Amino acid sequence: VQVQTVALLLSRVTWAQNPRKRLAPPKTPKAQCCDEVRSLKVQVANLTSILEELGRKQESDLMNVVRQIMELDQQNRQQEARVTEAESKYSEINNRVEIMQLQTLQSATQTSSDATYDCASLFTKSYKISGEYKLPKDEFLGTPELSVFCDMETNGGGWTVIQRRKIGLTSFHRDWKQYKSGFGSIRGDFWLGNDHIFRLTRQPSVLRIELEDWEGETRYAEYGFFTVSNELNSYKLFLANYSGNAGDSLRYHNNTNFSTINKDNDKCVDHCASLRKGGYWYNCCTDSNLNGVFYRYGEHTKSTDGITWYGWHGPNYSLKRVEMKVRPVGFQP
Ligand SMILES: [Ca+2]
Repeated sequence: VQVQTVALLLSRVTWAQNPRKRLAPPKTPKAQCCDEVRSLKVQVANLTSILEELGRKQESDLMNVVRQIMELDQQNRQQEARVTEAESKYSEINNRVEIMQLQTLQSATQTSSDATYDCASLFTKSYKISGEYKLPKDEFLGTPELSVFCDMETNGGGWTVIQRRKIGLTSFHRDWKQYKSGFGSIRGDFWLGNDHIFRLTRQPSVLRIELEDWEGETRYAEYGFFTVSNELNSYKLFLANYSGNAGDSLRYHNNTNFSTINKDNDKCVDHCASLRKGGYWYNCCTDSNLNGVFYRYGEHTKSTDGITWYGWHGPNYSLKRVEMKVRPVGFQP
């Protein structure tokens, strides 16, 4: 701006001189002309120095403003970080309190009656061969006879299988009611049913997830604490104490409600059950999707709605085989 202004002023000086030179030869003495020029030059110099001073002042004002903005921005960021930290601490404490409340509730409601309603109790009654069993009708719990598949071998046995994917002909893109009561074939692919999983996990339970990829490699994830709320509480998932070699990809789903194609209970603007084509404890949306679409070898890396476990193969690899199973925390083989 300064340079332009000076140039403009100088050009005016030149322009003012030119007509005199060209059109009418100067009648005034040379000295007068030079005086005018000199006085103009002095004016230009004065203006230039004023402009320079203004420029400097503006620059330092600007610097001050920028510095203040930067300081505010930093303070803002520090405050945001503090809020985030406080929020995460609060959520962690809240989670622990909920787990403790559940554990208290569980030990209070435990009776000899529900102690027989799983594969672990069959195991202690000397049924030690893996396979399909019928759990008797339970008057106390008001539960019907239930077919279950018991894994009596893995890591000491006593596991009630609650989910399996291995054949791929059964769709898992089902509605709330079907996930509530269960579907599929107990020897093939199935979901045991949210009501049954809720009943099984009223006693402190361990969840074990076994995974197999298309190269035949296997991994597992175990949660030392696992429970599912009742239907009124949307079968909300609580879990803790991960161990294993598959990665902790159910942790992201902790503290979330169950969602299906016709019930969006997730923590997302999106409808995760629709996007991921399953029923699951969707957050926003997944770090695992064990009830997703079964894709065969060759097709298994082309979609994000497959049977995924991000901690092992990421979001674009649909696994070949999955089993989810539970047994009581204090189980002794
Ligand atoms: Ca949603």
